[in-house]
Amino acid sequence: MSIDLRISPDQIIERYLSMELVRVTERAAVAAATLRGHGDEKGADQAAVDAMRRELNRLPIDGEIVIGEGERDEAPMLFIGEKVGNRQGPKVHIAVDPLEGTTLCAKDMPGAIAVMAMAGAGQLLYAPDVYMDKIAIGPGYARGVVDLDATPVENIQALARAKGCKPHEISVLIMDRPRHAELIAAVRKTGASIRLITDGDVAGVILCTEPEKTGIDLYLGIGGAPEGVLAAAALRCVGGQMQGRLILDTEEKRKRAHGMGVLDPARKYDMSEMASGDVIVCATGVTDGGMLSGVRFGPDIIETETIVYRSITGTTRRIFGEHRQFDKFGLA
Ligand code: VTB
Repeated sequence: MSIDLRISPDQIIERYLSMELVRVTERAAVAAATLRGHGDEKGADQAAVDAMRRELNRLPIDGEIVIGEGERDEAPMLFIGEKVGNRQGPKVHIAVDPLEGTTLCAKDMPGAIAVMAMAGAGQLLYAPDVYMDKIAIGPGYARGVVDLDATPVENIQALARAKGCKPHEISVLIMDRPRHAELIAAVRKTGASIRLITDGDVAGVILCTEPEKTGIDLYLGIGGAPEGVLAAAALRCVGGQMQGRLILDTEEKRKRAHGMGVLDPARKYDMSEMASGDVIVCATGVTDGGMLSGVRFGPDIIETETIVYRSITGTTRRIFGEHRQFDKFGLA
């Protein structure tokens, strides 16, 4: 029997890379978790960045960071444009957030993760480090049930109708920020419940993908644009829906975005425009959260939980790691 090893043009990423990515986010999560609860946001972030970079550079890829820790002069590592990998494999673009929720990790609060997405070159939106207005729901709904340009009331009513329930049975996740005061008041008027999170809206958006388990039906509000692209990549893999619009409210931001290829500053992006083609998304828990357990340090074993999504196959895998070689984490 002969096996057809040819790959389709949009299948640039080879499947073995899914497992390689697991190692990358595992290492970043463990490095951050060594500083969990120590009130040191910068230290935890730097530990995650260093570990992620080290692992990325071991991968058989010709990679470029398109969403990272910032631009070259403001970020010592994993800056936008940085080349990673051993240059021997496929040309890929990478979005990273080595420690999403630095404050959550520093305070040992739920929901900190190490997360990254990988896609073929040109398939992830080059999002500048600005805010993004976002809306997201999980899979199973007709396209366009909710829309970024509709009011919260319209969206909640439409979603309730589509779900076959009353608006007060809908749960909305929103980041707890003063900028959301009006949004929160509008949602309250519908009778829907609100879960407020202090940080970590990549995981927040992903919670919409399993409403029966997480209790979250809808994500609304303004968070980071880079986090928006990571969340969109994950949602594409499980078939949810998401839209985002960059908030380019100053000339400086519009210029910066233009320089990164954003020609229409008011454009509403659909999730497939933020992450297209074959995408792999991988996240490991740092602190315990609704989606993933955090890293556990035992006397002989370090335990990790990771979720890996792949868009081309729609596969979601949960990988529980038991690591016995502490030196692999620089912890011997
Ligand atoms: C979010 C969230 C991050 O920043 O996107 C948010 O995912 C947005 O910025 O974990 P503000 O904190 O300024 O509202 C974080 O909370 C921190 O990077």
